[in-house]
Amino acid sequence: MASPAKAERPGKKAVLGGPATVVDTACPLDCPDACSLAVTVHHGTVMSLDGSENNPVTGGFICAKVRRFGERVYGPDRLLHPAVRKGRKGDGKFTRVTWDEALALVADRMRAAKAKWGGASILPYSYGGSNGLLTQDNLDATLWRRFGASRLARTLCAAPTGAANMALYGKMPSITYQDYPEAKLIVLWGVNPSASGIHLIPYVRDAQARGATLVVVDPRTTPLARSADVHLAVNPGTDVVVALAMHRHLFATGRADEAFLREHTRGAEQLRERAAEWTFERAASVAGVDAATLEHVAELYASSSPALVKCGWGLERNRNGGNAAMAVLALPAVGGKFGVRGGGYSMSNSASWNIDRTWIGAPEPDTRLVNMNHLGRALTEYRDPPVDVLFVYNCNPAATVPDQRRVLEGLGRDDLFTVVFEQVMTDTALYADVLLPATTFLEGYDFARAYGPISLELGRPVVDAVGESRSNADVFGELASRLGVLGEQEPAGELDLLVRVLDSLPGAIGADIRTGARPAPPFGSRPIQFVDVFPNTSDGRVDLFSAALEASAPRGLYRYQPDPATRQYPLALISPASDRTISSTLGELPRPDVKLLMHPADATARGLVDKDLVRVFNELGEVHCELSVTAAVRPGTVSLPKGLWRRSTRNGFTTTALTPDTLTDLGGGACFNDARVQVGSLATA
Ligand SMILES: Nc1nc2c(c(=O)[nH]1)N[C@H]1C(S)=C(S)[C@@H](COP(=O)(O)OP(=O)(O)OC[C@H]3O[C@@H](n4cnc5c(=O)[nH]c(N)nc54)[C@H](O)[C@@H]3O)O[C@H]1N2
Ligand SMILES: Nc1nc2c(c(=O)[nH]1)N[C@H]1C(S)=C(S)[C@@H](COP(=O)(O)OP(=O)(O)OC[C@H]3O[C@@H](n4cnc5c(=O)[nH]c(N)nc54)[C@H](O)[C@@H]3O)O[C@H]1N2
Ligand code: SF4
Ligand SMILES: [Mo]
Repeated sequence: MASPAKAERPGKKAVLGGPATVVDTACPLDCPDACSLAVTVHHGTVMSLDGSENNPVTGGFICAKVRRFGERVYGPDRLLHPAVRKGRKGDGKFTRVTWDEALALVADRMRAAKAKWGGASILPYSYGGSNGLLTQDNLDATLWRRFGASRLARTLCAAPTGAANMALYGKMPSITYQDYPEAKLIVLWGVNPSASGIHLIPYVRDAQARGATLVVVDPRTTPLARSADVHLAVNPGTDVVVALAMHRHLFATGRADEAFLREHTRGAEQLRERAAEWTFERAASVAGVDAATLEHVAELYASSSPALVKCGWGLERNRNGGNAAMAVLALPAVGGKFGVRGGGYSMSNSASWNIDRTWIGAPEPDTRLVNMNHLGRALTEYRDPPVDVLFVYNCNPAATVPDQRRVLEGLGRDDLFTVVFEQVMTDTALYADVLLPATTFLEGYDFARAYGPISLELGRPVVDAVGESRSNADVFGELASRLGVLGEQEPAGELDLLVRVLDSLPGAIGADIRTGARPAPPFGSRPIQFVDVFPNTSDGRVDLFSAALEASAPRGLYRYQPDPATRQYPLALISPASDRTISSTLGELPRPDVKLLMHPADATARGLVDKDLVRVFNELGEVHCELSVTAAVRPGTVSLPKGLWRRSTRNGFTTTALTPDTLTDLGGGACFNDARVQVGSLATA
C-alpha cells in the first residue's frame, strides 16, 4: 500500500555518534487525550518521547509516565521471545521456545479443549491494552467467533456510564475539551483530570480565568477541587441522590425546561416522581455533605448557562453507579442546558466516529457470555463446561480485576491452560503456561482514538520490534490460519489489517489518514449538542426513563441502594487512577512506596499516625502498605491507587484484593469504589 504520510524529520538534538531522527506517532494508551508524539530515535533505538504540535489539543506536552515509556520497551521486564512454563504456576520460570512451537502448542490445546468440552471452555480475556483499533476487535474477534469460544462482556470500565449514555442519548457526541472555556459553570463529577486526562486542565483554567464557576464532586480533594468554588466531598456511591436533589430543585422551582422536555424527551414525569423524595436535607445526609452547600450547587446549576457537566468514571464504580450516571447525565435535559456552545454534558467521545468494525469477519456466536468482572468465579466455579483454556491479551487481570485472591486461585489451577500474550512480565504473565511476546505501540501501527477530545490519528512504528515480539494482528492472524478459520483472501497480519481498516472507516477518514490530514467527523471536532449533534436513540428523543433499564436495575431507575458498610468494615475504599500508571501499564517501573490515604479523624480514632505500616482488610483479603494521613480524603473514606503491581505492596496483594466482584446496578460494571474495609496497625496485627 502507499505508505501513510511520511513522518520523520531530523532531530534537533545532536546525539553522540550522529544525528537523531524525530518520528511522529500518536499515543493509543487508554487515556482520553490520545497525544501526538514526537519520538527521538537514534540508531534504531528510542531515546526520548515528547509531545508534538500535530495535535492542537495535546500540543507540546505529554504526561510524565509516557515520557518513560522507553524504560518499558527496553526494560528488564520486557518479554523477548515465546516461552513455556517450567516451574509451578506463578513462579515465573519459563523455557524459551520458537514461535512455531508456541503457536502449535496453543492451537493443539485449543482443539483438544473444543473436542472435549466444546468451544465455550475456551475463554479469551482482554480489555484495553493499547486501546487502538488495530490491537483489538479485529482478527482476534474473528478467531474467537469462528472457533466458537466463550464471549466476554467487557465490563471492567465504562459499562454503567456507557449503559446510561446509550439509553439516554444513544451515545451522542459530547462537549470536547476546546469548548470548556465557553462554559459559565463547570461541574466535574467523579473525575480527576489532573491524573487521568491532563490536557483538559488548561481548558478548565482558561474557563476559570474567564470567570467560570467550578464545582467538583469527589470524596477526595483533587487538585481541581482545591481551586474549585465549591467542592462537594460526597460519600462514595451517593451521587445518584445528590443529582436527584438537583433535579427536584429544577422541577420544584419551575426551572425545568418544560418546552425542551416536551419536544425532545420521554419519561420526564417518571424522573420527576423518583426525584421528589430527595430533598436537600435528605440527600445531603446520605451523601455526608452540607445541605446548604448542596442547595447552592443546585441553584448555581439552575441559574447558569452555558452549564457543563463532566461525568467521569469515578462515580460509576459502585452499586449505584449506573443510576448515578443516569441522574447526572439527565441534568442538562431537565435543566435546558443544551443548544449553546459549552452547555450540556461531557463524557466519553469514543463513539463519535461511528466506527462499526465491519472488518470483524464473523457474526457473534451464541456461546456462553462471561462477565469479565467474574473472572475469579469463572475460573474456580464454572462447570459444564469449565474454563479449560484461558487466553489473556491486552489485559493484566491478576492486578486489575475484582477479587484478586480468587483470580489468583483460578490462575493457579493445575488443570487450566493459560496463554498470556504480553509486552512485559506482568503479574498475570507469571501464571502463563505459554507466554507470547507482544510489540508495544512504538513498534507497530495503531489508531489512537481520543475519547475526551474528538480525534483519530494513525500511530506508526518508530523502531523495529524488540526481541521476537509480534503484533496482535500478526499473532491472531497466524493462529486463525493454523486453526483453519481464516479465508485465503482475508487479512492475516498487521499491514493487511491496516489497509482493510483504512478502507472500511466511514466517510473520508481513511483517505484523510492516508494523506496525513487530521480527519474530523462530519459534525466537526467541537460539536454543539442539539445544534450539530442529536441523540442517536430510536426516535431521536432523550429517553429519561428507559423501560429496559428500569426492568434490569435491582431497584429500578433513579433508586438508591444503601451503603453496605458494617461495624466490622466501616470505611469505604476507593481506588482512582494515579499519575504513575495507565491502569496497570507502566506499573513495573520503580516507584515510591504505595500509601493508603486516610483522614486525620479516622487515623486518630484508630491510634494511627502518618507513615505507620498498616493492614487494610476485609473478608476478601488484605493489603499491607504505608499510611498517609491527609485531609485530602473525606472522613470515612480511604483511598489506594488503581493499577498497582503485586510487588508494590508489602504482602503482594493490591487494591483489587479488597474489591468485591459485585456488579453495578446497570451495565454489569465493576465496583472498584465500593469496597468496605477496616484499617489497623501492622505492628499490632
Ligand atoms: N494517569 C492515568 N490516566 C488514566 C488512567 C490511569 O490509570 N492513569 N486510566 C484511564 C482510564 S482506563 C480511565 S477509565 C480514566 C478514569 O478517569 P477518571 O474519570 O478520572 O476516573 P477515576 O480516576 O477512577 O476516578 C475519578 C475521581 O472519582 C473519585 N471518586 C471515587 N468514587 C467516587 C464516587 O462514588 N463519587 C464521586 N463523585 N467521585 C468518586 C475519585 O476520588 C477520583 O478523584 O482515566 C484514564 N486515564
Ligand atoms: N482497583 C481498581 N482497579 C481498576 C480500576 C479502578 O478504578 N480501581 N479501574 C479499572 C479500569 S478503568 C480499567 S480500564 C481496567 C484496565 O485493566 P487492564 O485491561 O488490565 O489494563 P492494563 O492494566 O493497562 O493492562 C493492559 C495490558 O495489555 C498489555 N498490552 C498493551 N498493548 C498490547 C498489545 O498490543 N498486545 C498485547 N497482547 N498486549 C498489550 C499491556 O502491557 C498491559 O499489561 O483496570 C480496572 N482496574
Ligand atoms: S497517556 Fe495520555 S497524556 Fe500520556 S502521552 Fe498518552 S495520551 Fe498523552
Ligand atoms: Mo478505564
